[in-house]
Amino acid sequence: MQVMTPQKVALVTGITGQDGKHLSTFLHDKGYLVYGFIRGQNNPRRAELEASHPFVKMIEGDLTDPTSIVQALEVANPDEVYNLGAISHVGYSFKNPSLTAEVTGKGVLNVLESVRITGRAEKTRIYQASTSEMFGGLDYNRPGTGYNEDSLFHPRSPYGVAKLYGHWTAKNYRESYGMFVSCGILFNHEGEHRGVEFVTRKITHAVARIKYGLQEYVELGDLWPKRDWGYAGDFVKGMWLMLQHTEPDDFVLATGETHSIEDFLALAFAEIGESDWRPYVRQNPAFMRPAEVDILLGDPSKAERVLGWHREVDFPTLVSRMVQHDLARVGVATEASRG
Ligand code: NAP
Ligand code: F7E
Repeated sequence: MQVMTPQKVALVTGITGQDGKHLSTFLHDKGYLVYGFIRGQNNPRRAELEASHPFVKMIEGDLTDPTSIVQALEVANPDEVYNLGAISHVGYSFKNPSLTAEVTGKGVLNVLESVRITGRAEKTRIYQASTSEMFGGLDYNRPGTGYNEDSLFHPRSPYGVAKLYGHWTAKNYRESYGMFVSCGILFNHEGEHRGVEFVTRKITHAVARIKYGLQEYVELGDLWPKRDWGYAGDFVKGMWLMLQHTEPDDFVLATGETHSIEDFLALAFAEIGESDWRPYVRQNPAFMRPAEVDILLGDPSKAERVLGWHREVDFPTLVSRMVQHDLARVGVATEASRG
């Protein structure tokens, strides 16, 4: 007689964000029933998500409202919670530090405490979206190897500080209540679902518009910072692997390479046949931050060794994929508007 394994259930906060889209597709393909925690009674991104991800069951709520999280847990009764919801833009966090603390920091406590008080501490595994922004780039003293799980934290923005609160709260619930809470310390990851407010997508969106004659240049802030940029599709697999592991733990996910924004610009403009990006870029102090993270480089060797995780998409492929996606999208829109 064939034994049927019950369908696993996941609740994903931040469902309308980049990682929410990649992760929900990944989990659906694995046979999960996916619930998405969506903000607002009329979130403008809801219709888009319902069209692209019709398998996601939406539950309305807000990370600042613990009652709504409790209700979502009672509706979904999840085996796994992926807490991806956050104010995630570093520049914006300087403008709205208090809100960032409420959502990105205290929102984590609200999720953990809701799981605990609804009696799910033993049943429900939790993924917390921690970040390389907790390292801050200042204590960078590991050339060639990069930050790992034991590196010092020194956040350089209200976002980084709020994430560090969430990170330590998650570890505290693991230690205090024996809850299965794993923190992924993820370095920058990008792709076709990346918001246009982040530098990589801002560039690839502009490259496509420049190619079609819709704009002449792109305004950016500092161009020298370096980031360890990977592909979001690779990284959401790592999130899932963390919750399949025998023990909860912290894991760095990164590519182990770092590149400047100038490197990104060079590859992106080369994709449309432009060997020099400089004529198309203007610097605007409005996009500079009160404190900058100069360089981020991660060491993913623990995740590779313990989880068997490996990134597949390299930096040139990432840039090419994003530019080609935006060329196709802008091209279709331009053709349609020209009738
Ligand atoms: P994202 O695209 O900015 O998505 C953020 C999500 O959070 C959106 O769905 C947003 O929903 C939701 N959200 C914002 N405020 C909320 C609130 N009060 N209640 C409920 N949901 C709320 O971010 P991402 O790139 O997918 O990143 C996912 C997570 O990983 C974030 O926690 C981010 O900080 C972290 N992270 C990202 C990276 C990266 O490189 N992408 C690296 C390390 C860590 P709305 O549609 O309502 O705005
Ligand atoms: O900036 C510089 C900017 O906003 C990258 C988030 O997902 O990854 C992301 O944070 C760099 C910075 O990402 C512009 O100053 C220059 O040095 O794309 P970003 P981020 O700040 O690294 C981490 C790991 C997260 O956890 C975050 O949630 O690019 N830069 N000119 C610019 N950045 C933006 N956004 N816009 C510009 O015009």
